[in-house]
Amino acid sequence: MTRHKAGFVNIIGNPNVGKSTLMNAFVGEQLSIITSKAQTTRHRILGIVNGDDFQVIFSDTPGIIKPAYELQNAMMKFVTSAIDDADILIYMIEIGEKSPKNEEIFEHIKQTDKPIILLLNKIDKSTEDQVRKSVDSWSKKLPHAEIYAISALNNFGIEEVFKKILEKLPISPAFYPKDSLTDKPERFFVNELVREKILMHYKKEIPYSVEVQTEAFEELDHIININTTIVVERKTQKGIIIGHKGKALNRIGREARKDLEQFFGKKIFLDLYVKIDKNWRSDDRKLKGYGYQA
Ligand code: GDP
Ligand code: K
Ligand code: MG
Repeated sequence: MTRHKAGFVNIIGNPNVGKSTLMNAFVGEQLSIITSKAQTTRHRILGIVNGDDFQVIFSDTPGIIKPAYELQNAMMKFVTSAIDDADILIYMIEIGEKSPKNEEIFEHIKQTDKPIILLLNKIDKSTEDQVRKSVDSWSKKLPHAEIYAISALNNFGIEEVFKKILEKLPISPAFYPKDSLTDKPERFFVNELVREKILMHYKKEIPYSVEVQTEAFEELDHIININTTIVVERKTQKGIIIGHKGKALNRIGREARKDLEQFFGKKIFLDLYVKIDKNWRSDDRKLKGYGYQA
């Protein structure tokens, strides 16, 4: 009989390298929202893969940056906590990327004695020469890491990485019930899907000034009734979010509802409301209230 294995596999790296795409690929669900914009992921999100004799708990994290305001400070705390409590660390880079965006955090990674799997992602849009150069230079930067070149988007090389993870996973009982997929409540995924639409449809600072909070999630036999508030920092932003005759907000609602129906497998009634909370992203106390605490 094989002994049960379980542990935390935390995925970190610069913005937009494909961390969320990778976690979704492992889990087989769209747990983490994905856009081409940096700072799409703001929280630490768990994605759990269960087998008869294993439980792999992946953590998706915000991209590593140099924080410019309190919200980003809180996001970087999620990253450092993910380095500290990992059983296995996945450091992901995009092939061609030359240097870490935050030296201090990279030093922290170099000093850890945890097993590190270095994933060079987006092999689908790289030449063999670029892959070789990337392997060369990153194996010098992180000498004790095991390196794989993959394409998270195309599921290429993922299986081999998963085998390596199982090999390195500690012997342990499961940490979560064996039928769980994540640690986050349903409301969290509503917030994230609405925020994804905002990231897709608004320009410049708007997506970065927005927080989304779901106040009510009421599941009935045939429908889920949801009340969600979009929080902005200033009055002008509220006007932009709502748009002329409410058109822009209606579009967010329509598209989010469609995705939510897919995600929850039920008909959704989504009521969206826009509220101003002055400078919420620079206020430590407000940030805690919105769940930004490592
Ligand atoms: P994160 O910021 O590190 O979480 O990156 P995301 O998972 O949000 O992905 C950022 C962008 O890179 C998205 O547009 C993804 O579709 C794209 N992407 C992710 N993995 C790959 C890959 O293997 N190949 C290519 N070509 N694009 C990818
Ligand atoms: K992204
Ligand atoms: Mg992400």
